[in-house]
Amino acid sequence: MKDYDHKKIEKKWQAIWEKNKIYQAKDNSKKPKFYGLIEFPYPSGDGMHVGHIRSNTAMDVIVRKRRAEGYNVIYPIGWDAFGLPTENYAIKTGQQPSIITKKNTDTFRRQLKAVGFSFDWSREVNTTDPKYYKWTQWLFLQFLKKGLAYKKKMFINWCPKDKIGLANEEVVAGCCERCGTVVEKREKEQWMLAITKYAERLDKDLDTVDYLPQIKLAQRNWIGKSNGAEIDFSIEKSGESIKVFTTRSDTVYGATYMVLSPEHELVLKLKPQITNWDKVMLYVLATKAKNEIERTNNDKEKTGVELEGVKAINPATSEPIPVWIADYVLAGYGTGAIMAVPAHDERDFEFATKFNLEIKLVVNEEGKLVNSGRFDGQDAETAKKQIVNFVGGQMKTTFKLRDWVFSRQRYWGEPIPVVHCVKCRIVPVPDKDLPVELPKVKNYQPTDSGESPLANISKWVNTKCPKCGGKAKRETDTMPNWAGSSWYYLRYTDPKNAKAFASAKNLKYWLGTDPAVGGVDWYNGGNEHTTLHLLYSRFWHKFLYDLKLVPTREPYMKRTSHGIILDSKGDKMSKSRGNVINPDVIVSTYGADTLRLYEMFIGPFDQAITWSEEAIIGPRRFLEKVWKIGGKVLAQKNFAALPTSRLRHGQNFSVPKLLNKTIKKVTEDIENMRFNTAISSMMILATEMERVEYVDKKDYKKFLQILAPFAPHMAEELWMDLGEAKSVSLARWPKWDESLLEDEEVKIVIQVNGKVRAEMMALIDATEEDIKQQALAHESVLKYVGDVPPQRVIYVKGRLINIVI
Ligand code: ANZ
Ligand code: ZN
Repeated sequence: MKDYDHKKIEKKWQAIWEKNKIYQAKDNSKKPKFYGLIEFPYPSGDGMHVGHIRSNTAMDVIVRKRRAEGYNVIYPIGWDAFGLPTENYAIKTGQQPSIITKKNTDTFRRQLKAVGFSFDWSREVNTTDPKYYKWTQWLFLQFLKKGLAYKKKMFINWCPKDKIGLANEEVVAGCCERCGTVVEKREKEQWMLAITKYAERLDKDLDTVDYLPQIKLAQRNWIGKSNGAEIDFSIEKSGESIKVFTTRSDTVYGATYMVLSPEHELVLKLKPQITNWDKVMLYVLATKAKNEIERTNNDKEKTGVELEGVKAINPATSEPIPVWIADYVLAGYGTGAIMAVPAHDERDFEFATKFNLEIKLVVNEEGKLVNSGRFDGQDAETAKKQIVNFVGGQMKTTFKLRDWVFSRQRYWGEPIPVVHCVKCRIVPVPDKDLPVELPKVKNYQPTDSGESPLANISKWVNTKCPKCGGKAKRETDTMPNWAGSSWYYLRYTDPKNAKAFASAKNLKYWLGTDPAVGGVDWYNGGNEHTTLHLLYSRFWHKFLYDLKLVPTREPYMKRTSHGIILDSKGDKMSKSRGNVINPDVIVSTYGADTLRLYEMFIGPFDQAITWSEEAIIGPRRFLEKVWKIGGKVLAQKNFAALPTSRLRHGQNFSVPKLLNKTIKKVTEDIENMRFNTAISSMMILATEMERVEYVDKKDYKKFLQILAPFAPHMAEELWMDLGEAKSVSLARWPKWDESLLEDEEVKIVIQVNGKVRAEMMALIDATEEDIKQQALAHESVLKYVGDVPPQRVIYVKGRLINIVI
């Protein structure tokens, strides 16, 4: 038997697979389709890390199994390549982002290929390719034409030293991540996408998809649907009133004061009435410096200022109550104002206790209303609606979800394809002029005014209005990273289409024709993307469904997520910590198959796991064992011709039985992403195959088939050694026999001339001949029988054997 030389066989098969295009998906084939998707990577300068490998391998195992089950599989890959790290690197080094991106994607591609993933490389997409972002721009214009893209003044994070607008993730503890300067808020016009128009459907349609429960919950929490009511409280001695949003209208009688968010427009309107204006103004200014997380942190002591001279009227009791401003009430939620019910709301209770405000109980322990006038004694929950009617309010549903800030003042993103004309105002760039390509610039530093570097290129900025032909200026904002990833799974179905983002025909084939259940069949990705990316792409998809441009209501039928890989000390891997494991080293030392197995074996797939270099040796030894068994099988090609007398003690029957069980286990475990237990069952099988004298070729082949999704190179090599002509990944997935899973062994009594002489355990499905051989070989039987062939043998199936001599 030749040595297991992973370097040789892995390179060899990767080249053959590529040449024979065995992983290429066929558009519109008659076979049933399976669309397996992983989140396409951001090609960072660090190269790929072992975390990418884990999620890619998991889906690779699943799609390899699907191919063997007869599906036409699409398993595509591409690059989500716009974004800050590349741009910041460009600023630092002066290199063009497109050149940096090219270098990084080349590295990633090489690394992915070295691990043997069965991607369809002919469908590779890159979000920074003008042929791709032409369609990202086109899709944006559809939002604009339907009124779902609009401009709005917003506060952005501004670093006064770097003179740059910062994304939220670049602000760490209120400071610029890069230079540490305290970040300011600056008002700027931004492009927005009206995702809130889809809030209701984004929430409701979660009922129709198969996402892990925690993913659905994360989506629901982010959307934050809340059923309640809006109620007006009038303000004494003014024509104004305060509108509040409450989920507890049953407690209106217990509202003993009110709170406005410090930004609330009424604060300024009530100035003439307010007698402590200086104090109020100071508090408003202090609030501005805080972010939402600081404001709503429950551990923080509550602060606030009363608007002295102002009283509101509780519409249930008609009593005057004080009005405060406090930062625990947020401007952006509900109406930006609350009725405070300290007896039944914890935050209000804390506040009232600190500032000595009245606390009035209105719901007793049995859930009945008290101190609530005509509603006394009623069930609180059922009285909600009646109380709303009584105080002249309205039932109302609100959402935590906000519209999506869709512009960045950066270079490395898709230019927003509109021009500004003095006469016609905002004019979309006509389809025939798309894409609006990013011009090459010399300096990627943003401008002093906070505009994107594009604003400095007057040749590019100054243009003609497509409508009136007059002087116009291009929009210099670019799109956020989330744009290209909101629809990439659609492009994969038809990646080279120059006339549409994808043809209706291909979309129907790959997503399905039933709007209620179609979409990508299985999407696996990181936990960090179960809110924003997932929600954004569901929003785009629903919008396109409304325009009849995609055939299904949801983009993904099934969504799972993986745990991250931590270093051996339990820390997150990052370049700055210097603890990133480079997969290239593992591939070269132990092989891609070992790396793949290790990453699947290391622990439950959905949980965070710690990397251990020493533990890699386990999967490697397992593969070496499998290799050696191959030698054994090859050496005795004709198992069936072996004399039965050499099949001692039933040991050769243990393998088919165990194999049958293992096929079932691996088949089911893959479906449930229990890759680690699938692998351990194959390890047990390999140990048994190693122990017995003979392994039947057909059994060994089945073993190779179930191993192939995990260790495709070795499985292919051994498969072909056995004389196969077609790839192991195209052979039909083995089935198991349910009846063989039952009790394996029975106790059989051995008699010699009618006298009980021994007992033995035998496989339940052993033939009479097997049982006879096994009984005759039994130690205590040999004493009586010796070498003389018996006259007669009587076998009572599953119970008794009588040897007559
Ligand atoms: C009175 C009340 C009594 C409330 C009670 C709760 C408990 P969810 O479920 O998250 O939607 N609220 C409303 N707008 C707010 C804002 N802008 N900032 C901070 N809090 C706000 O929460 C709705 C509840 O949160 C509302 O119901 C309101 O307090 C508060 F025993 O009204 B409630
Ligand atoms: Zn014009």
